[in-house]
Amino acid sequence: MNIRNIAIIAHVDHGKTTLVDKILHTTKVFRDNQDTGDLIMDSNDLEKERGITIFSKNASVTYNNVKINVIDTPGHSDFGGEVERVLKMADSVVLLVDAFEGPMPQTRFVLQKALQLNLKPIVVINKVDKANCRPDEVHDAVFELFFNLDATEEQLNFPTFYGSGKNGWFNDSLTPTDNILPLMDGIIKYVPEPKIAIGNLQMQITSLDYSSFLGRIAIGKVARGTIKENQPICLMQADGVIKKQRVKELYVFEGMGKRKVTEVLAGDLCAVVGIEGFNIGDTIADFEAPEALPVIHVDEPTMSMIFSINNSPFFGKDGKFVTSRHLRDRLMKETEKNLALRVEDTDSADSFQVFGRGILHLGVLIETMRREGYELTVGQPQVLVKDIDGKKSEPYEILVVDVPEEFASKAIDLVSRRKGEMTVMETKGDMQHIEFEVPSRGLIGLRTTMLTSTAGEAVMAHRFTEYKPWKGAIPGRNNGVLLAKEGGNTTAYSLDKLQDRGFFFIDPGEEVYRGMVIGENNKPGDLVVNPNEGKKLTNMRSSGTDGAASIAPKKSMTLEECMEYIQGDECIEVTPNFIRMRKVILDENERLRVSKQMKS
Ligand SMILES: Nc1nc2c(ncn2[C@@H]2O[C@H](COP(=O)(O)OP(=O)(O)OP(=O)(O)O)[C@@H](O)[C@H]2O)c(=O)[nH]1
Ligand SMILES: [Mg+2]
Repeated sequence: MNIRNIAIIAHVDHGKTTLVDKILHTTKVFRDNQDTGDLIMDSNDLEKERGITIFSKNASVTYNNVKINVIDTPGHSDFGGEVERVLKMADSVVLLVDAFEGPMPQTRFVLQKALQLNLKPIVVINKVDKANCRPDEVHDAVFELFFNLDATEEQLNFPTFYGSGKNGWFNDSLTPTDNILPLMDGIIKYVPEPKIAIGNLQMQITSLDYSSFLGRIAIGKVARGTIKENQPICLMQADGVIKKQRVKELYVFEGMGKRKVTEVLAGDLCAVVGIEGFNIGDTIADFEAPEALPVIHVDEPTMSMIFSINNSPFFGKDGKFVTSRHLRDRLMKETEKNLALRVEDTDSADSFQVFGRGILHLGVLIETMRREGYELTVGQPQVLVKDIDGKKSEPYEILVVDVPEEFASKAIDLVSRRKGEMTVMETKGDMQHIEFEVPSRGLIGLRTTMLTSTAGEAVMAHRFTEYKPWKGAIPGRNNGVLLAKEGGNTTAYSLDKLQDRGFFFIDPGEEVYRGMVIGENNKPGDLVVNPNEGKKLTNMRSSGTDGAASIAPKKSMTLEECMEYIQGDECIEVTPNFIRMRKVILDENERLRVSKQMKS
């Protein structure tokens, strides 16, 4: 059968998953009357909640007797490692670009990876239904981007489609149609059939899946030869070790799921059951004369965080998995599938250093663990400093901020204070498009401040570019925090009295412990307060007469907001039902003693 393998790549939110959903609908993967809801491809709980793709996923459809394997990829820069490796399964890519926003930092990154693999992209200018969109300008900008990324003549000759995934049409011109068939035809026409090398079996494992019945499942493209059920094979690991094993079961992709088959020919994507102890990047090869495919290199992590067991007074109250053994096993297991993640032991048996691609990458891991029942403590995210040619160097990123004109100077001021340098400023519709070069350190906590000072209007995106010399001190959080003096349950009575000191992260009636961060101080410097005093009023803040009614509602912070909020002497306690910020050293006197020691 004729096959096409294609990955859908783009900057975050440019409409990849929406397009894949439309492809599934167009090719009737569902019964006509089947209600599938929105974005069925974003199937993981966290993905649904956040409306973003975190894991790349395979789907497969048949159109005009051609089998099209479609790979949906995540657009957020923190998950770039995921995109890099699944591109190995693709013979071409659909590069989606938002008709208003144009190429964004992650567009550049994913396109660069595709071009380096010698793929010839199909460009789709999406969202032309948006008011103020500028499809022609965006097309020119995409061409310029290809050019700047040293695209070959052939790659520069990319076919372009226009349309709106949301409204369900694409065409090779700006003339609207009522379906996506022109794009489907384009995929068949422009995506080459898989190149099949002559020789015995070779399949590189680029992804993995779990099943409670079948265990770990290896996913990849059969590059050469044929793979069969029950076939003895060699698993060739990246470190050179070769293991003799046997294929148990084989599956190909079909619709959103998989179909069991007895053999898979070169060119198709498949899932292999029965291979043990494999890692992503390993090659499944011939039993007699195995040959490995080149190892997959994924960009290095740029950020790290300390993960420790929960050692707060509330240890073990909420979670199922609380020991350092649990924590270590879980982290090590994660590194098997999360290629851009690295875990190292530290001097302390209870703490591990976890390296990742950014706040969201690490945040998703922490969030997943907490849903699985883990309790842990995480420290302030740190960028990875390297010694390059004897110079202390740190990661830099390109930061793009789009804001309404009246906020432009505020945005520039904010980024400059964090050692960012403006490189581009231009008008884009009724927005100012500003680009900066800024140390990654400066980006931590920037989003909240940026949104506050631009009335929520700023659109920000950033992505790692390179290591450059250390830029010097960057100011941290302005204000101090309010800390609980003693453990106990907070009262409306005392919170009411403390309101003029700042705002709270907790409600009346919540259980707190000494040294826990319960609010933000209006001023710099931390303040230890007693939130549990008095005259215990009811826990309920019923609208009504008691003093509690006048307490401003607490500020709820997401895990990632907490990660960007805490300072070096603080950490976050994460349990299945709670996220609490606290001082690393809970006792006030001890904290003062240590900070004096540090100063001297
Ligand atoms: N106006 C408009 N909105 C669209 C269109 N296509 C998608 N969207 C919206 O854009 C948002 C993001 O769409 P997704 O398909 O989730 O984008 P994505 O590229 O998969 O995003 P990530 O997986 O997070 O990188 C959703 O709110 C969609 O409804 C379009 O053609 N026009
Ligand atoms: Mg998506």
